[in-house]
Amino acid sequence: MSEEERKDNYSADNIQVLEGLEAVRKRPAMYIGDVGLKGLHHLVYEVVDNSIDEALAGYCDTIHVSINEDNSITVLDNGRGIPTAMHTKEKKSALEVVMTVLHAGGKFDKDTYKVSGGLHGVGVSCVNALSTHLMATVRREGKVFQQEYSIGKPLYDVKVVGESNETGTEVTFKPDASIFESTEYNFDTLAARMRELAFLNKGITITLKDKRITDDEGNHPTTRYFSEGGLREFAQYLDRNREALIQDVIYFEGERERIPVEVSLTYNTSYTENIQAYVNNINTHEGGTHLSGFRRGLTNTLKKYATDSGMLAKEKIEIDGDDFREGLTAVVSVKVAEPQFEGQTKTKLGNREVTAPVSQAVSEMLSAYLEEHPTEARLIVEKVILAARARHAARKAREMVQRKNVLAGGGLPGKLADCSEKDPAACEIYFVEGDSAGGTAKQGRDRHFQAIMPLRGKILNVEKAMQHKIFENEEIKNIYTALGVRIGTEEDSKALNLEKLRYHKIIIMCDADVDGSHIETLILTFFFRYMKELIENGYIYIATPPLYQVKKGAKAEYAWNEDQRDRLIHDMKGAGSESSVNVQRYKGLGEMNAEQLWETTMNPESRTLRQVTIENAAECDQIFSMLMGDDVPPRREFIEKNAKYAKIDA
Ligand code: 0RA
Repeated sequence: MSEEERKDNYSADNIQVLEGLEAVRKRPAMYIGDVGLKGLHHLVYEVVDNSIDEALAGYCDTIHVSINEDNSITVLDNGRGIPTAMHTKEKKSALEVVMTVLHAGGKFDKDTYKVSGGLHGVGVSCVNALSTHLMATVRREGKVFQQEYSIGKPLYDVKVVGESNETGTEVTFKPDASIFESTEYNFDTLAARMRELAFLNKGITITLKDKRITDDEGNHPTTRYFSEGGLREFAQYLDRNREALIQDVIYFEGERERIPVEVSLTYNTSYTENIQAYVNNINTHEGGTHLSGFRRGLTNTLKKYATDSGMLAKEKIEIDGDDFREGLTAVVSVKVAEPQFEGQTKTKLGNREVTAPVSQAVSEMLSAYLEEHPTEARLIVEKVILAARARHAARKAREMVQRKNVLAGGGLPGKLADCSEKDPAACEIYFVEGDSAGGTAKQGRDRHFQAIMPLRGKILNVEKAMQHKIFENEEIKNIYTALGVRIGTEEDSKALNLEKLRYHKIIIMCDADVDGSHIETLILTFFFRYMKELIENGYIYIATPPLYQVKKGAKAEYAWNEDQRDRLIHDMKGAGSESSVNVQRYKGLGEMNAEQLWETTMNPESRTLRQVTIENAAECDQIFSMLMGDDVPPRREFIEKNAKYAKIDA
């Protein structure tokens, strides 16, 4: 059968039937990751992925996504439309089977080459099971077919509701509020994913509309994502706030050993490495065989070029793999028919057959480029040599630091007030802004399981500093010695000896003001660049001290926002006759006494901790480089755009 015949032959029978939907409602997290904001947004990705598959098959070029007024979602594509004919085995319309039978989408049918598909690959039936209402509308064969469902159960048989000379699939679903912690969609989160999908699948137009917002003319904010250049443009986008070392993006697209490979790379003048690796449109944070292939191709080709050019001969130092990746921005995307995902978060590609094709692709495109662009080639090799020199200096500094540590007893930092518990899973450490708040925290804590480490003022901005400066920095040294882990290097932030980590809750506690947020960001930048695994494993948290104390007589309560404050004032006024309610605005941690700090911010029974997660790895890198890097205008723009979140103190 030819490829075309195979596609045409796709009939209702191909849809495999595996299991029922009750399991999804019983254990939603098993199917969509979690029932928080991540899982909620995952529902959209699952539906969009089906349309992307249809586009990759060559039958669809436009996907419209809307967040409706009631936080339901509509996804509309112009593909062939899900088949509606009777499914012979199930004696139901194929549409109904796709919508109500787990794994029926054809993704588990090896005959059907499906490459996109959410991380969990669960299919749209799973979205249906987790929605109070879903409506599927299919336009094909001149007709409009429709079926509605409630928590996955059809409300009626598929029916014809009209005529149309268009084709496509439209799905509207309303996530079940009894399952999800929140059902409020975040436009920026969806936008980042749609933008990413547009780069990863060039030629497809994806629009995102927010119908919850209407302007004076009755329009809703809409963004359109379309990339003609694919990963070439993605790399440019990632580097848009950085200074380019070479103007070109080196690009490859093709198939090697029957594996579709697309790669782009460029160099900027920074010290950071930014490689985003995707498998079937999924960002593989933990890397894997495709990333190894990329690194191998890059290192071998550049090393050969540098050696042949004679530029290395003068250097007495050894160049290693890391040196080739300083200032590198790259995107790797492969499509694998049966991906094996491994690792902590199941985002590490295990398929061994993928390494060689990627490595070949990179070698080919890069050696051709270097031959044709001697000026740029020289710039790159010079940067590599500089990186190698800096790495040697950094290692020396690190060794010095460690030796000094050993001389000083090699113990924990003097400023650390440790806890008595030894089991890391039960231990917490607070990194506290300033010595004075640190002192209060020491008095207020439960010393059994809570350790306190005061940090003096602004820690070093690692985004702008050379590595050896970072290892030498006193506060940063204190941070990683207290944690008990080795510092990673920029190129290998996964080199941590996590089994030595002394606390499984690492809590950043800063003042609730602009300086506090700045310090928070500085610490997070350090963790993101040098200890990413701490974030990926969910160890990093941010404490949330209250903004107000509302007091009447001996009774004091706390508020974290203006609404809470006003409600407290109202309640307290109502409770008595005199107007003696006292409102205090907390500007800093230091304004609370030890007992108040414990009660509001540190007591596990009453505090709120915000866990730090990486929502979208490509965006994240970009935001840190923008917030902490050299280029000022994009930072100003970001701050102005997000200014609604920043409150000016009265
Ligand atoms: C299987 C076969 C055919 C279309 C689709 C799946 C399809 C699924 C989705 C999900 C969202 N949008 C979609 N578009 C198409 C077509 C088979 C044929 O027409 O012969």
